[in-house]
Amino acid sequence: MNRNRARALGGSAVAAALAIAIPAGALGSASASSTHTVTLHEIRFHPATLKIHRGDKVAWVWKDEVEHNVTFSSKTHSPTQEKGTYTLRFTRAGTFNYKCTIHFREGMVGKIIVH
Ligand SMILES: [Cu+2]
Repeated sequence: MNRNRARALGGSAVAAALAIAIPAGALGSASASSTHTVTLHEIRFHPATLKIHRGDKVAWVWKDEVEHNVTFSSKTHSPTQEKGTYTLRFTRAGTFNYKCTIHFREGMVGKIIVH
């Protein structure tokens, strides 16, 4: 809203004033966190590799007719389920591999790359 108003007014002085008054995240800049979606479908994660920024969330959405899970480790995993969602927030940079423990041999693996 504020960003649109600044654009509508067309003044860079206005934009600068808003930038001072409002935290960068509130304007939807690159540093704002966002939620990404990974779909579980046909015994695959879509997309299998996802690049995100620190602080972003990933929501896995089940859209298949067989049970799956999202498993990073024995501590970090979703339930095994046929429908539903599972959401994690990534606060550290790194590459995080995960799999469906039922179907990883068939290639149901994925990774989240956090910058
Ligand atoms: Cu599976």
